[in-house]
Amino acid sequence: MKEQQQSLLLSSSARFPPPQGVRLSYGTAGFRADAGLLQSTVYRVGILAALRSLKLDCSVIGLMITASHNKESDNGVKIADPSGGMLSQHWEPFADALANAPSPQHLLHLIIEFVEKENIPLEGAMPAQILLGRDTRPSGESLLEAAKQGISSILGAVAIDMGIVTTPQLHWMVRARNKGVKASELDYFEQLSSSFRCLMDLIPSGSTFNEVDYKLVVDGANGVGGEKLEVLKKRLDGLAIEVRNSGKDGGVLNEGVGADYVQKEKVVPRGFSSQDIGIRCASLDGDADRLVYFSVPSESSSKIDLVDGDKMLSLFAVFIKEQLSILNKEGHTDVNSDYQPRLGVIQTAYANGASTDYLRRLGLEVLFTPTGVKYLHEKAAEYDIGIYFEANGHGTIVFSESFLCWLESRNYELSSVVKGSEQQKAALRLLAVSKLINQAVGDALSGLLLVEAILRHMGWSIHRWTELYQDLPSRQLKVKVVDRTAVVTANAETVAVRPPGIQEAINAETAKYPQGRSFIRPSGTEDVIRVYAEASTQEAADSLANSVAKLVDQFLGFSSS
Ligand code: G16
Repeated sequence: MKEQQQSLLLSSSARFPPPQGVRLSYGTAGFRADAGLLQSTVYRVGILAALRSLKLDCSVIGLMITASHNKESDNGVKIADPSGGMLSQHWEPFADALANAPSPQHLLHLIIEFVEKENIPLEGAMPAQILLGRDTRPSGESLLEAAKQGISSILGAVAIDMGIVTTPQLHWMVRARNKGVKASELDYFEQLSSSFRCLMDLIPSGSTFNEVDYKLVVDGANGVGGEKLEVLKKRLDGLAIEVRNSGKDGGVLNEGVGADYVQKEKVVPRGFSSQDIGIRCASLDGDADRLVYFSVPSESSSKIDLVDGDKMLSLFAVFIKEQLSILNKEGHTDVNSDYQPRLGVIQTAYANGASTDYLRRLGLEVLFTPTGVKYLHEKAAEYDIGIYFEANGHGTIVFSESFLCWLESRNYELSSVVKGSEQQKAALRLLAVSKLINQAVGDALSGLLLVEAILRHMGWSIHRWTELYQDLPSRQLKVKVVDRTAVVTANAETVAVRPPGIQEAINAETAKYPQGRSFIRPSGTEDVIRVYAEASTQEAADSLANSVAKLVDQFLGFSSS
């Protein structure tokens, strides 16, 4: 490494000393902590982003400053790879080492070593390029500045600031830029609204929708998603969207609002009441990468009927399966094809058992991975059409390039035989879905438009959708422990292999409940152990979750040490 580069790194990193006594780790979704601890981490992730770009032939890399569903005083930072997906897991140990290097000299040493090991061309002809974005957290502005300083400590690297955007918008822009496609925020809105329009134009003439079902009320979590939805909705005809908790009325980000709150607590978010009974409602999370739907069933309680990520996955799977079977029907036209696209669905241990049964009854291949879209996305990409969703509402659909090429040519062939046939419409619908859905990462805004279009297509109310299957009652809890890394899991997080004895104790509790299932895992975004339980009744699920939480406390809690 040239001397000029070395002294630049030493002098600039000296302005960002790491916090004392804190060890950070690149978790489920990047680094997350109290915002006051993150200046040095974000600065160092700026360096990492520039190196990643140089390593990958100066492709555009994304750097997003967000802590998504966490409380407002937290913040975080994560990297998007050139595909728009999460940072390659292969680089995560380097990210950890960088964040925790105690001094500028240690940092420089690590970088020199890594650059050599990975063969990163520091003095190439092209500059590293990094797209930056942040959510609405007040700490975002100064952290973004730290990221810029990190980027500019690699000679020649260029930072392009996209301002306040949703996390999925930034991932979408990274993916689009690397494909050589226009990638501004306007382009994003244009692609979503035009593909949505296309799906609406292809709705079968017999589909009917009741008056009340036209309205959709969206909880924006007092974050960036509500703000962007207000812009997007102006471009959409035929959708009556009302946005609440858009952050304009002084509400606090994620406090009593948002997809994480709604999904975990199963109660109405702030700003919603019994006046919304019967109306289709949706909730975004703090950076709009998660989406859940709900309805308010009665005046007498604050409980909601939740439509979670599992049900969104099921809705998408039913629709896609239907289009594939129309497309492959013989006899409609002279055009037939032997190509059988592989459709797979991916879930995590949090998926409600009833959803997995339902999907298998549909004849679908269901696979499981650990929590975190980085794992689900990777599995889904092994299929021609991979649909993945976490129960918390984080998910999307990915299409293989070969399937999309086949679809394009099939559409062309079909249009030359009988234009406007049912088969051609099915091909056009699938093509529109591939453009509407954000194939880089889970995206609440694009997911919402796809749900809305499919409900119209089917002529389904939210109640009809809810009735696809009956969820098994479940409960989620979190437990503070001395050291969450003491829990180590296996088999897609369904088994705790450490600390010794805890899984046997969980099994013994679970066996007491009909249809009981429970697991624990360390959170990757908060300093807690998460507990999940499901059983045949709500009382049983609550009781099982409480018993398992007590076990966690006995084995790992503050009184155990
Ligand atoms: C992030 C990830 C999600 C994951 C969630 C779980 O969500 O992007 O894929 O499901 O964390 O977090 P934990 O490990 O704490 O249970 P988000 O919306 O906070 O970015």
